[in-house]
Amino acid sequence: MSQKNQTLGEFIIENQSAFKYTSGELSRLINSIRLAAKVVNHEVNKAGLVDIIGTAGDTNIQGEDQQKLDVYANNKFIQTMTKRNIVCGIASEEEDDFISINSQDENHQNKYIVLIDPLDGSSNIDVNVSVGTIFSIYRRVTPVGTPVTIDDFLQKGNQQVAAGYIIYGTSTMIVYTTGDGVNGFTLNPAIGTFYLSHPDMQFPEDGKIYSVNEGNYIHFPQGIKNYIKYCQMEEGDRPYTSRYIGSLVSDFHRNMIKGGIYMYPKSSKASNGKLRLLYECNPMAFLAEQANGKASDGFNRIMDIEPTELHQRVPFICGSKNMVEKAEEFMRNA
Ligand code: P6P
Repeated sequence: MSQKNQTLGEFIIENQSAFKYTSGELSRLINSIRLAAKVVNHEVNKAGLVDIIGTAGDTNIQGEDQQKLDVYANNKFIQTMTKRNIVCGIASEEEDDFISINSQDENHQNKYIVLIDPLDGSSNIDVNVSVGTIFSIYRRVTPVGTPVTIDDFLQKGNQQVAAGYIIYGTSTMIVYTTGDGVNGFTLNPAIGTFYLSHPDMQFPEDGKIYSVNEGNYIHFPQGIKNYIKYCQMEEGDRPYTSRYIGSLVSDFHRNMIKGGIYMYPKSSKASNGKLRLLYECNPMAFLAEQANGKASDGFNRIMDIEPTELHQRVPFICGSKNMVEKAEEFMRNA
């Protein structure tokens, strides 16, 4: 039984035997993510002090300006996981295509692949609002010993073996699951150690916070409009509070602790919404379900969606189970 103030390293070792693919490889992978998180955290925390904010002058496949910290975080996570010869493939929001990792022994013996959003919410960097890293881990489906293919990355979210995020906020935390609940670890920057601060995190079944960019209201589907009006109605425990940071990891983290719902619906401006299925919605959906919450596209379970391309987008509704089910009811009845 994990106890508060256990270090992340102790927690990984203690729970490794519980993990059904006990090989130590996943532990080493989580450890490499922990190391990269500390390095990126150091840069994020001094973003205002050095000429590292502002755009890197390039745009990514999403057509978004790549912030210098986006590029830095992307490089750090890829380097850390590649150098340790732990994974056989990586896909990133900041990379047009997936990366095949040629392991030192050319047999590509590693069996895990990672999909990552290295710095989500990066438009908030210049205004000192918290941002996050999101990661999703699968076992490869193509034969071990061969280069990975796109099939290794286009797996349904229900095949994830682990998922999590790092939130670079008032404190830096790693929150992750390997399919046996969700645990949060807070960094003590003085000694560079993550401590178990939030064991067994759970979404309250109900909440009073809704998170959506209401500036897009007129473009939303009627069901979402009706649900937003429901949240604002004076009835019972409503109106709810509207809280939208513009950083998925931050809104998700607050809603998981306090209870709430996050929505990025499709709209007449974005026919599939904005968030990417493979390295944003699936990992957050895995965490949500492991924390007694729910994640859907308004009609279907996110983790049952059959992926068709690496950077595909889906509508995303995620949070307290009863709130997500109420939103789905409005979508069905619109
Ligand atoms: P908008 C950040 O770019 C992000 O992917 C999420 O972290 C965030 O919730 C959303 O997009 C914000 O998008 O269109 O409301 O600014």
